[in-house]
Amino acid sequence: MAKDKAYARVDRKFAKAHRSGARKLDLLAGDLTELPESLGQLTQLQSLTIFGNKLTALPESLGQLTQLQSLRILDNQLTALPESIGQLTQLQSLMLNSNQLTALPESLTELKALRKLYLHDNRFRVFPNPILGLTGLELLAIGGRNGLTSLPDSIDRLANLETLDLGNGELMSLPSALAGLGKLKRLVLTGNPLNPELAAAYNEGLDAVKRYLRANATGKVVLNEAKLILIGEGEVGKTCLLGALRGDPWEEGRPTTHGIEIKPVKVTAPAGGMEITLNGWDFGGQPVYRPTHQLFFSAPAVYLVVWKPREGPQQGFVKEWIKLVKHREPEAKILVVATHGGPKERQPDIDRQEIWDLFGKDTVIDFLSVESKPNEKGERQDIAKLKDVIARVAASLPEMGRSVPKHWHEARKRLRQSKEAYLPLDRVFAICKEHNIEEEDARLLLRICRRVGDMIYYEHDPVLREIVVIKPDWLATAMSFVLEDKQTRESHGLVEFTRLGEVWNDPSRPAESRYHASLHPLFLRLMERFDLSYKVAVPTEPEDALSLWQRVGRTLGIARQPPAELHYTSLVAQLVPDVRPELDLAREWSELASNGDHQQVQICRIVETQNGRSATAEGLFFQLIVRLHKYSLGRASYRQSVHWQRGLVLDDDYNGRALLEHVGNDIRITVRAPYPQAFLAVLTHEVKWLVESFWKGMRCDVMVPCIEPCGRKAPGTGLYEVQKLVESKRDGHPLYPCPVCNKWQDIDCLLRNAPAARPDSVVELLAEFGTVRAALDGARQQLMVLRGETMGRFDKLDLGTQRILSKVDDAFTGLMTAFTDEAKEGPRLFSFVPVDPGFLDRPKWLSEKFRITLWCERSRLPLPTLNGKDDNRGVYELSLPRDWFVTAAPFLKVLTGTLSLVVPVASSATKLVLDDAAYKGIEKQLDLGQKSLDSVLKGSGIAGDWLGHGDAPDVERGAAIEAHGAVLRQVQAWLKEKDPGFGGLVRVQNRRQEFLWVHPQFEKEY
Ligand SMILES: Nc1nc2c(ncn2[C@@H]2O[C@H](COP(=O)(O)OP(=O)(O)OP(=O)(O)O)[C@@H](O)[C@H]2O)c(=O)[nH]1
Ligand SMILES: [Mg+2]
Repeated sequence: MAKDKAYARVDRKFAKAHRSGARKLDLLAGDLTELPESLGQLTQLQSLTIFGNKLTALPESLGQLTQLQSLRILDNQLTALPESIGQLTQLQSLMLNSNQLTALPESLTELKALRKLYLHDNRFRVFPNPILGLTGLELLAIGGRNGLTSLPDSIDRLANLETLDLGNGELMSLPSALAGLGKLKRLVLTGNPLNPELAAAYNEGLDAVKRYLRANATGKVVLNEAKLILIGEGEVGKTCLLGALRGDPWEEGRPTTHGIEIKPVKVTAPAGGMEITLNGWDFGGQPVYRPTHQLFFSAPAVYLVVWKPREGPQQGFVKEWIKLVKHREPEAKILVVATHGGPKERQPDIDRQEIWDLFGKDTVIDFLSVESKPNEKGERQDIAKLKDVIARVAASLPEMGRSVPKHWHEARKRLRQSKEAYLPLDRVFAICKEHNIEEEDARLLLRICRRVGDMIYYEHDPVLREIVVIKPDWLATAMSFVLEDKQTRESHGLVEFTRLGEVWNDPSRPAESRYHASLHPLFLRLMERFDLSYKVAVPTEPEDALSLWQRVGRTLGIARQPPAELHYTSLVAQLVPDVRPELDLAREWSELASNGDHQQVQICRIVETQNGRSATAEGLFFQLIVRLHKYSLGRASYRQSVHWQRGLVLDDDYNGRALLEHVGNDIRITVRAPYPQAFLAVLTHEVKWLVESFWKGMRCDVMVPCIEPCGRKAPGTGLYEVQKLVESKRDGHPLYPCPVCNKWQDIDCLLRNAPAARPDSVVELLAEFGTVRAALDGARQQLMVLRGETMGRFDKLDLGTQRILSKVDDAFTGLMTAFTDEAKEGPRLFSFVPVDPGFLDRPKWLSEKFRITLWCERSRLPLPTLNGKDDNRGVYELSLPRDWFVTAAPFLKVLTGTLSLVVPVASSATKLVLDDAAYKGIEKQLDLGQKSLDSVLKGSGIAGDWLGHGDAPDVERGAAIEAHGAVLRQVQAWLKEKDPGFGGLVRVQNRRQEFLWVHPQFEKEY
């Protein structure tokens, strides 16, 4: 029998290891179901790995391996551990992930030397108590399939914990005691169904989570609250329905809803009688609002898709509305409600089965028909029944009954009850103070409210930072007036500030729908924040818009006219022309790429996550027009720009020119440049990020088109998914068939169109460091002359140099992307020099003092360069142990190398000019840092395992990033101990919500 053979083979292997006195033994993938007791003879073993077998138990003799320091039995089927494991008192690392353990033996607490314990993907369900006795533990991973729903209150007994990985579990909340883990540096909670407030805090970083938990410790309240979102075509009766649910008196001839109106509804859950407060969000039905309205769809919510039988479900676009919700909130609970259900009215006629087949009964919970208008007796038919169903669905939402910090809840309630639509920040702080919330906590509360969708607050924006919008509907209505404006539509979305003023303060409207002029600059800024518009460059208008805005911002709350000189022109992306501007397009995008440019194409294919079917991401292209406007051809003068509802031409200097087209549901991106990969990667990343972060029910697959030789003589017709090509290549297949013509094509050739699969630019660049650096120095000299220009600054550089510059950008972006997570906790860019350079001659050093300097990620310059030479903020001395330095060297080498590459051109990106002395000074420091690394790496050259190889399996790549990330986090922790303010760097968020650490002078750009 196979098992016996395997067993015998292992038995022999043990005997052999015993004879040779082996310290290390690995048993890799196989069919082993049990281990021979002879294991116990391997008393000299220090490391044992058994990976990918079918072991269900371990022999008691395991306990005899008292020299074991590392035991790894992963990816097996263990259901229990022997008691004897407690005898392994030398054990430092125990890896038991991906087994079927449900409990741990008490004896585990004997493992006093244990530092790392990996238990993820087992079957624990509840936190195993013996772990709490392992007080020396520094790392614990217990997420994944264990499905833990809670952690014990005494988790703080693990006082030495530095990393706690709970990823992909079933946690909704955490015990307050977790905040007491003083050494904790890394907490992983991704993939858990966290309650919205905790999720928001987690997105802010570890400090925020601790703050939130400490607030929880002072008292909690149970929240029975959710949103009730009413959507559907115009005039179907949404507003009347919300009125009926609230019991408001009937109003004949209601006006149409502009934007959104929010009003509360109270319901009682039929079972248990729980009182539930629902915030009813009544959305205006005009199609032009649709892209903006999705912004406000957020859990926890019950959705009502409203339609009118007289016009039919087809006319009411019932299916389209359900899709719109589902694309954004795949877990949404929807009720389909027919209005106008009076006795003389047409009865609802809708194919319920079809809808259930399409969306499932988990999504579309029920179909109802009501009459919102009261009859002579004042009764509204079936409204009570609808309320019951709403209450039942609301009560079943997972977020219902969650607890939040009591003080915070009270402050939030008080803010919401305020009559004002917005409040100055000081006032908000004062209210928080009355509820015993200090300013730092109040800031976090605001950030959480913003993430949860309750309030609107932008802390880094110079115009908006002093104001908190408490009533989002008030703002949505103001925005809707612009979207509805005929004049703006007729001028293809271009609108001057004075016109916006007229729209927002239209005397023909009732007083409550008019907005004072002092608010208009804020509204414009908020429209920009919501990706609805951007300010275009009109050469006659003042250039430094922000400084003017700042002045206006200061007048906040004071009723007075905005300064007369404020006359910007903005572009409302949703209103750009529908027809392609053929002439402009021909001018800026010729039939063929010019000499020396390479052209590459990628398609971002947008599909529903659930079934892979192509789907519409409503308003995606408009968001792209706004989000990518920094690359617009019109960035110096608006008239040069080329865009329409389904197309856009972009330019990024040496990184090339791009054409984006919205073809069907997909986005097709073509880039022409000496090195098109860099810009292509930036653009596909932006589209992919936007789709997958905004529409949780959608996915963006990056595809490449087929090439010559094409069976149909039409290369570009067939599309290949980049991910599949990469996997295929890894499995050793060099060719892949075309999905259209079935001809086999060379994967490497296809992938040349695919930045996602190319090797890391940084590795290539560092391999030829000398040449690259010389080219960059040359470019720097040329750019110094042209530094004032916005466009065309780089045109004079030769193609080879442009190519290198592009690659450098690419390398820098790659580095930042790899460490997106780490940026939550601290800055990512720093350089270092040994305090005593003489140490290089002492090969046996044990610990050495280094001077660490923090850099700004926006300007890509060290802090002292930005603050002035004599300013020592952001410069620290640290003693680094040699062991650590050696482990960290691969990461440090790439970091230092990348910084050396970006420094020459960094200054031109922000138009900051570095004089030669400063530039040389920085280069010298970086070189000295490199030398220290070379001395420990002993010429092994560039970090061989840097992010794994391009073709390496994801796990390996993941492990490499993880190891480098650990180095970075350690440096962040050391620096934070010395200076929690990180030298004055400000943590900001880019438009992708990724954190960056920048010098205060750049804060306003975010
Ligand atoms: N008889 C009857 N009339 C209704 C009912 N619901 C709405 N109406 C009528 O339909 C008109 C439009 O209803 P609204 O509630 O304003 O429609 P809406 O969906 O909010 O429209 P928008 O805000 O423009 O998107 C109202 O003026 C009512 O007279 C109903 O259930 N029965
Ligand atoms: Mg309405």
